[in-house]
Amino acid sequence: MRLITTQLARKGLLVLSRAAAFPALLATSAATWAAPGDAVVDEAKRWVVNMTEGVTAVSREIFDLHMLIFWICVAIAVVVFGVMFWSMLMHRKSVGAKAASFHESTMVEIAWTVLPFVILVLMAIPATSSLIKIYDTSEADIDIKIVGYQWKWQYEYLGEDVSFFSNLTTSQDEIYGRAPRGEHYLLEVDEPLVIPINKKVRFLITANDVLHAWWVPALAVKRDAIPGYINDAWTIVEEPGIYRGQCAELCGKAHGFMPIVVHAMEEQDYNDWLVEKKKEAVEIAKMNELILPLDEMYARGEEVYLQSCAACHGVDGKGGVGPSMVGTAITTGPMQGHVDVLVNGVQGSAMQAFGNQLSELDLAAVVTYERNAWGNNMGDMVQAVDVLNYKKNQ
Ligand code: HEC
Ligand SMILES: [Cu+2]
Repeated sequence: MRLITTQLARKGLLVLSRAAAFPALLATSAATWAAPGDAVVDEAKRWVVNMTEGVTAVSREIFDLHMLIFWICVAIAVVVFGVMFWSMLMHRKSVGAKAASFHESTMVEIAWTVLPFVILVLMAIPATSSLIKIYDTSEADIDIKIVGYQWKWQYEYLGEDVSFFSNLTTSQDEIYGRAPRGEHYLLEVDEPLVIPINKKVRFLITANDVLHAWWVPALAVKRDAIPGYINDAWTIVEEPGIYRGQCAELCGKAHGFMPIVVHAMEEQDYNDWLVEKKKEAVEIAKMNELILPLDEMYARGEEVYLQSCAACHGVDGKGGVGPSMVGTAITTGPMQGHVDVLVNGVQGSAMQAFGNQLSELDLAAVVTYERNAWGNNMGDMVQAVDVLNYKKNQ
C-alpha cells in the first residue's frame, strides 16, 4: 500500500512538472508530426496531451475542427465561470449583499435555451462539412480490401492478384521482458501495407471472425471491421513515410498484438513493389511443386510454426490458448486428419482455417514439423502437392 502511495505521489509530481512545460511541448509535437517518415519516439512527444495533426488533408481538417471546438468550449467556460465567480465575490454576505427574490424570468429562460441551440448549430456546420469529406469514398485510384483476423490483418489489392497477411514481428522475448524492448515495440509487422502517395486509396474493411477496427491515427482513418459487412474509408497521403496504427476494437486475447503499418511511397516505387509482389506469387506457386527432404520441411515448418502457431500452442508445443501438440490423437494420428485441422480449422474454436492463409508448402511444412517435433517423432511428412490434392478433393 505504501509503495503504491509513494509511486502515485511520484507520478503526480512528474505530471505537474511536465505540465509546466506544456506550451513548449505542444510546439515540439507539431514539428515531430509534420516531419515525414518514421518519427522517433522522443521524450517530449511522449507527454503531449493534445491530438496529433496527422499527415493528410482530412487529418489536418479534423485537427482544426477539434481546436475550433476546443476554443469555443474554453470561451464558454471563461464566460460561465467568470460570471459565477464574479457573482460569488461581489455579492457575498460580508459586503452586505441582499439576495434578489424574483421568480420565473421569461427572458432568462428563452436566452438560456436559444443561446446553446445557436452555438450547437454553429458548431455543427464545420463538423458536417468535415464528415461529408471523410465519407466521400468516390473516385478512388486504388481499392484495397482489409480483413481483420484474430489476430492479424490481411490486405488484398483488388484487381491486382496481390494479397498477403501482416503479422506482428515483436519477439516473444520482448513481450515477456526477457529482452529489451525495441523502438517499435508492438507496432511492427512482417509485411506492411504499401500504398503510393498522392493517390486516392479506398479501403474496404471487413472481418473474418469477430469485430476489429482498422485505425491509423496519422491518416485519420478509423473504421470498424465487421464480419459479413463492408465499411469503407479513404486516404490520400502526401509524404512518403511509415505510419503505424493498431486494432481499435477489443477482439480477444491478442487484441494488442495486431498492429498496422502503412508504408507510403512514391508512385514509381509502389509500382516496382507491386511487380515484385506479383513475381513472388508466381514463385510461391512454383515452390508448391517442389518435393523437399524431411530436414528442409522440418526447418521450414519450424519457422512457420513460430510465426503463426506458437502464440496459441506455445513455443514448446505444450499449449496455451490452444491445446498441447505433444503426442495427441491428431498430431500422432492419421495424416489426413492433421492436414484437415490445418486447412479447415476447428469450427467454433480459436483454431482458424489456415487453408488460405498459408501457402501449400508452408501448410505441409508445419504439419511435418508438428509430427516430428517435441518427441512426436512420427518420421513421416507431407508435401505441398499432397495438401493441394487434399484441398481439391475435399
Ligand atoms: C488463435 C489461436 C490458435 C492459433 C494461432 C493456432 N491454433 Fe491450433 N488450435 C487452437 C485451439 C483453440 C485448438 C483446439 C480446437 C478444438 O478442438 O476445440 C487448436 C487445435 C489444433 C490442432 C488439433 C489439436 C489436437 O487435438 O491435436 C492442431 C493440429 C493445431 N491446432 C495446429 C495448429 C497449427 C499448425 C497452427 C499454426 C499454423 C495453429 N494450430 C494455430 C488455437 C490456435
Ligand atoms: Cu482486432
